[in-house]
Amino acid sequence: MPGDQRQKWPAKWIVQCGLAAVLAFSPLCIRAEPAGEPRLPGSNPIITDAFTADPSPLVVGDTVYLYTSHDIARGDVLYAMNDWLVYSSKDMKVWQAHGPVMRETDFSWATATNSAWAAQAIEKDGKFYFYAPVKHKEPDRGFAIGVGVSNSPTGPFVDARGSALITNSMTKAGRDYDQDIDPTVFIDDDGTPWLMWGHFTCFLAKLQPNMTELDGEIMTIQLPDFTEGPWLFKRDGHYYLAYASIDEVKQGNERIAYAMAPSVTGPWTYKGLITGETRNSYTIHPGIIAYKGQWYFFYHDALLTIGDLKGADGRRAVAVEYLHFDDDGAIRPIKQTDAGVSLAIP
Ligand code: FUB
Repeated sequence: MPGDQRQKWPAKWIVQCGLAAVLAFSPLCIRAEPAGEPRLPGSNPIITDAFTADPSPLVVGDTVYLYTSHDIARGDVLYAMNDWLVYSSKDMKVWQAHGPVMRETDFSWATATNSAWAAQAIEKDGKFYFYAPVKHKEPDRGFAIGVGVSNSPTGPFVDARGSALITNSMTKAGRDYDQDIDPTVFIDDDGTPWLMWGHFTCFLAKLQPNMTELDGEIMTIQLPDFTEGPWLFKRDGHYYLAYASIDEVKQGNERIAYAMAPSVTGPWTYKGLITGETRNSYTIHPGIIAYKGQWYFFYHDALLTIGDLKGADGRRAVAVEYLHFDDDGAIRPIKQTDAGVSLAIP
């Protein structure tokens, strides 16, 4: 159909600007490094063919799939996104673009208002489920969360329900119509799937085994300075919840904080910041995975320039750093770098 961006981009389009020779002569990508210096594979930002944000990595076999929001704002416009992109890598350094996996208008109940915000995909029983926030049509106005399904991690995903999984009218706690955003999905070792999401209020709900319906009530989780962007994962029996956080007193830009718990439902103990404010962007958003024995922290900043479009709050760029734990399970603070994972693991 005309304008259907779900059609695949050229399958062999290698986008990682770690290809120094390509980048050195590219008129489109401007690097963070001083002109003339070679750009090493794995340098930040890792995605340079489009403005991307809200990284959501997923390991499938020997491949990392990286789902992102897709910033298309011009000028000073904020957060204009109408589809989600996916990239893949087998070494965390060279990334291949697979094009859009879904558009906001693939949810027939959603508005076409550039509201394709932070999403996350997960695999269950050979299928891939994509949890995505979009603005709902009247009368249940405001952000809602839909579920896409596909037989492939690169999509295309189709609406699995024909209706939103979470709507504004289902979440009475919290502040207003924009709180049902930023879903993170997690399957516990006993097979129980969980969905967490929220903006200033952190919501948690169990999913049914079919991944497309809630199983029980929506709960709220209390966390210091919770703003948005929750990311759930588990390591060595500890549950971790990373999230974007604004200091209630100082305000400022978002940082990434985290909490730990003995179960998904808590009690959650605040552990401090993983990383501080990011460069040139009010927002920052976490995505954390283990891959081939190493942990990685994905986020976005806004240092990329493409053509005549400079990085800005509405034009962000996904980046990645190594992540390390202390013996007691605490996450070591992360410094945001240009080198990213281009250098050996420290
Ligand atoms: O990308 C739009 C919004 O900005 C996301 O939903 C938030 O997490 C923040 O990154």
